[in-house]
Amino acid sequence: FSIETELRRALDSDQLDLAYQPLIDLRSGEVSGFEALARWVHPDRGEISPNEFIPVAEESGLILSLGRWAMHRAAASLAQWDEQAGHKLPISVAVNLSAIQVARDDVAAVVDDALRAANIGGERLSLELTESCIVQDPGRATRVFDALKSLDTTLAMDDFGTGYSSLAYLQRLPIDVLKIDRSFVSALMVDPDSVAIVRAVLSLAEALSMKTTAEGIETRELAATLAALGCDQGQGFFYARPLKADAALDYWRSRR
Ligand code: G
Ligand code: G
Ligand code: MN
Ligand code: NA
Repeated sequence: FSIETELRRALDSDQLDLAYQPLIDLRSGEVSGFEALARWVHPDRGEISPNEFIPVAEESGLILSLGRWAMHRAAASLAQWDEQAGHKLPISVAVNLSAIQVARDDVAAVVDDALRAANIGGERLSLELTESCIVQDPGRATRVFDALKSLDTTLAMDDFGTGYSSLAYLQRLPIDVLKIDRSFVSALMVDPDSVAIVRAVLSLAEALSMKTTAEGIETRELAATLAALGCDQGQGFFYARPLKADAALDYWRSRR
């Protein structure tokens, strides 16, 4: 069977799951949220990377149902963590949105449905968008971003600095967070150019009243350097790999 057929089946038969990678507040060291990352364990082929199946989902249109599933599942996990902890946790959950989803004006309705179904407030949901969402149709992107903001969600630009869009969109669109791409972060200790780029992104964000997240923090040294540079949040294997939902709640507790 083609991977597309298999993916369609996986969506129907519970082979897909979400893993949750902690986002750390670099000042307090506490968990401020978790990024939900799709995982597929195929019964015969074993684990298939999202780098392989997300593009297939995008080409086939399956990303619309996969995206809806991920939104509902992530919101439900947050509600479940609250329930297991016995109170509303001071954390949010971040979900990746494909440009294909943004190209459909109903993505805000999908998000609204998921928030209502799990009974969580939009301020506890962060949406990770890439520059590819903007370049194809900036007018549509403006409408969709505004609709998502009207639900009180946080909007983060994922992989910031690697896309093809102009910086002008940062003024026009209601973006709250710049997520500095892993390629700049991982080169930080060895490459002066990467230091310059990270510093520039941090000051750009500050000037525009946006928050910053550094992805791909793999060492203590990188964590300390980014905190010293004034980056707000960190994510990476130094803190934790993407975790199962239960382990994510345990991790949150362990950092209090
Ligand atoms: O978790 P990992 O590093 O394997 O993810 C690889 C890529 O797949 C990342 O770019 C990530 O943003 C993307 N990805 C993971 N889960 C989802 C998802 O639910 N929706 C979308 N659109 N992309 C995802
Ligand atoms: O594109 P996006 O930022 O959504 O991708 C997230 C991906 O980055 C996930 O697949 C996740 O597993 C991966 N990732 C997260 N932290 C690290 C890290 O410290 N090092 C590396 N190499 N990958 C990471
Ligand atoms: Mn992401
Ligand atoms: Na990224």
